[in-house]
Amino acid sequence: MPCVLVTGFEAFDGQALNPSREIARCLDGTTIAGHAIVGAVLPVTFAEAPAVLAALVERHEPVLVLATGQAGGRAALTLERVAINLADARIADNAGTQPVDAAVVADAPAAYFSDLPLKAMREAMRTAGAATELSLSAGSFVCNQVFYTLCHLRETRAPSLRCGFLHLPWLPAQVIDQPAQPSMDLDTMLAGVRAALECALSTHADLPIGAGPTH
Ligand code: PCA
Repeated sequence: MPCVLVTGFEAFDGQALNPSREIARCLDGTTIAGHAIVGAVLPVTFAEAPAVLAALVERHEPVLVLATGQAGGRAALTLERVAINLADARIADNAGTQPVDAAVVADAPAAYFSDLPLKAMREAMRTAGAATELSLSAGSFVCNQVFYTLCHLRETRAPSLRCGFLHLPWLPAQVIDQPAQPSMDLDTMLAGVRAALECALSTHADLPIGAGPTH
């Protein structure tokens, strides 16, 4: 069976949970649209995450990688369109590292686009009951670094690899002390991610609909 790799991240910034870790754990060992899902959890460290990701890609030879991470404060699942060649951290990673204005990969392009059919995926995810938006920024922390690393692997070593990044809201348990903040329950996120993968695996040309913001 061809393989799909779904990555999540360990908890970071002093928190106990990360929804993306739960997503990767729940999907590991399942089958979606005739593909074996390998779920793996990445460290939230600038120094280690790219190598752990590259080793997973080399070992499992996935046809598609969907990396996921937490974006606390966002209300919807967000499909990232752009990975940028910038590591600029507002907080320290789990190893205490806090790069400022560094490149993810030296002498590489400023940005890469996801090559997944993101607009079709957004529709499929909404139909599955999960609020979903497109996003033009995955930030400049470890999630963006992993997304850029994936796209760079695709461009330089694995041209048939399809890849994308999905940011997830907080889980309800993470906002107990801040009830005004948005959250989404794990089952809804899982339904959205499954729908995203089913769509991506069966769709190659994206929907011809405009979705870019005016500002
Ligand atoms: N979110 C962080 C890193 C790990 C995670 O889950 C980010 O958005 O960069």
